[in-house]
Amino acid sequence: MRDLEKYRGIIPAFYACYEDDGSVSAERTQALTQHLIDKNVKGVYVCGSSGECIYQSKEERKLILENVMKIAKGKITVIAHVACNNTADSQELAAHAESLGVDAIASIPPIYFHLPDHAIAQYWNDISSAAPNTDFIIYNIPQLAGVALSIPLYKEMLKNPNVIGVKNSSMPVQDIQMFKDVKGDDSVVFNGPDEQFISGRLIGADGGIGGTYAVMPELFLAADEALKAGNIARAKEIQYKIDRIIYAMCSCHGNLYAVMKEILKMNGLNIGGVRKPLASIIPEDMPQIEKCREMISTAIA
Ligand code: NAY
Repeated sequence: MRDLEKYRGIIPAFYACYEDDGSVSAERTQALTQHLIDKNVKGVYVCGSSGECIYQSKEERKLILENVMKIAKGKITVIAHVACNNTADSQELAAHAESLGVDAIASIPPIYFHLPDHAIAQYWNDISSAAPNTDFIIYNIPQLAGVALSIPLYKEMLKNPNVIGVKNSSMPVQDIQMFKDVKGDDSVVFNGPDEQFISGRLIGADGGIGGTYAVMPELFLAADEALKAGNIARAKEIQYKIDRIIYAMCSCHGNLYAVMKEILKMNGLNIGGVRKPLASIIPEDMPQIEKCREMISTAIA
């Protein structure tokens, strides 16, 4: 019997951790992993959008996952996003992830060319075949990937016994219900957009994978607890705070990930900056970043 419980909870999308010279940092990767374990998250989602995977080589992605696993293995759930924009490289990362013993691999569809559903299914099944003993999660993020997961394609993918569900980052919250309806509690559907975390959970998401969780895990954990306790008013109050913080963080010149990394640095956890072409923070951002940091600490208190 498959253990799906290990996916039901708060799973931060892991940030790329760099040295000051911009190279991938093994030490800082381990430190961020430990930091998140100490916050009691359910797991981590490694080398996804927030992990800046599209700006990294296969070797760098392997190094990152190896260092996450050194700290996380056996303690929390690890999902490794392995998609590259060609099948062979994605298979190499999938096999590597399985060799390290991750709980699941995940993949976006191929980007740039808009391929038909049968070609996308082939791509995903080829990746899954390189990690035959590992759960597979589809990553649906149409606004960035340029192609949306359709229900017929999802049903086709569920014929692969390794496919356990979807991380859904499309914006209509009802998409979560649509995916959940296909296989109910024998599947896992993750909420993607952090701004609608409680709405996603209420309509059926089993948990969430999110890019802003790592900078404020306490708030997502508290919102999730409030929902489980049936305290909708409390969950909504926390979601409002989360959304105000996200909007404030997005108002800087620097990319959102650059801003969140700066907040972590101010809090004593230096994981470097972001990789070009993502925009780094500029001195003029600092008052706003300081304000965001205060908003987070006030909301947690
Ligand atoms: C990933 O792969 O890193 C994610 O799961 C991140 C999902 C995020 N969406 C995007 C487009 O990055 O969590 C969201 C997002 O950061 C959040 O909603 C803030 O807008």
